[in-house]
Amino acid sequence: MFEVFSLVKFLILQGAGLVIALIAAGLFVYLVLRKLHSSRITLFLFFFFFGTCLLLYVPMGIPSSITYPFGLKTYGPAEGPWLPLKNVFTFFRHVRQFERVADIARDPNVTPAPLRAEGEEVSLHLTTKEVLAEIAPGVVVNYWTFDGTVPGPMLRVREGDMVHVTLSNDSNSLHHHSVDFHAVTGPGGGGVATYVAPGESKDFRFRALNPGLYVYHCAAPNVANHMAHGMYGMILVEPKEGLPQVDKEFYVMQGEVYTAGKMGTQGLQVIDTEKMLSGNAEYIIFNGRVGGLNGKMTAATGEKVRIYFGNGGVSDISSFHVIGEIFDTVYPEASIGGALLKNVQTTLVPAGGATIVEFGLEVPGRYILVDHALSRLDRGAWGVLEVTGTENREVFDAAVDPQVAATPGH
Ligand SMILES: [Cu+2]
Repeated sequence: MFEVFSLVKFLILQGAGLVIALIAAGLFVYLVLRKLHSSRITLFLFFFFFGTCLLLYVPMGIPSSITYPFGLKTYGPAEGPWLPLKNVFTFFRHVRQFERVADIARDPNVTPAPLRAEGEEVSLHLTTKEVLAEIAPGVVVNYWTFDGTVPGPMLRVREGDMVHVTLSNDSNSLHHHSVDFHAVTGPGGGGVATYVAPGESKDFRFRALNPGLYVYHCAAPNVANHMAHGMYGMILVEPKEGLPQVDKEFYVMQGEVYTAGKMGTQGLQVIDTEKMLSGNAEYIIFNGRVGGLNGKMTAATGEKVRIYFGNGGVSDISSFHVIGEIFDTVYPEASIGGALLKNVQTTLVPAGGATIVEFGLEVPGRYILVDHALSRLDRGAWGVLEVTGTENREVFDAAVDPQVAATPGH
């Protein structure tokens, strides 16, 4: 009985808007027709209108784009990701106060300096900010971020450091936020200790016991929803002896964005949490947006590069690959101190995980970073590393048709 009632309630709520719209449209058509035609033709056209509506409704039902998840019941440890209608109104009331960020993508070149003097207590400060930015030209998303970019800044400490973390939540935020570091040994990874209301700051300290490259992310409920809005970044805990010297380091993170509008739909996009629960991302992107890395990553032949690559998810596992290169060294799952892998083509990066890859550059040209689940390229999961230098025919000897090379995708 209760199930029947909830179903009826659901149908009434979903159907009421559509029924009211239909009646209003019907009346409007009826009135217009009556002004212009005899009552017989009016009645005929009126029923013709309703017939057409029914004919369309029976096979297609209510268009999914106008349904709204009023009562999405989920079974996580905290509240579900469904969007209360009042939040939608709050968002639109405050839409003018959000900062508009010109480029949401974190610069992949920005990696902090490697090592400092020994035995320091390191202070880190992050600010959670809700902003508006383009995910693709003309497509705007309300990102929730650390420090205004996706991913948040790359942080770097050393094994054994005492790390003092302060998290401030911008006063313009509409939500509580927090930060859970996978580098932390302790309940919640700092997520509970840093649960901050808009305008508040909180701090905690942790000892960086284990070297490695670790994801950090917001852990405010609903966690998946906060991460799908862009709330992730990485912290490198360098081993005591440091990492081997390389010429260039890059910082890249993959993530998914579940917009209500289909990929390419212009204008401000709402996040569709039902798509998120089903894992049907509209955009799968490197550094926050389509083309987030492009024109930013350059190196030269003879150089050795290292990429810190993480996966903010929330659901997809990444098959990280660089087209035309072989990873000389992989730190599998970003583990430091364990066995290294040599000569790897594609490496797995779990959701909420990372990898470190190193490779030397022998041949100049364009090298495309991808998730080798290649249909994801069309959703945005690619970026270009431009390598300059002189040709090296000992390694790669090919006559390249410049016309083909200039075609997009090559
Ligand atoms: Cu958050």
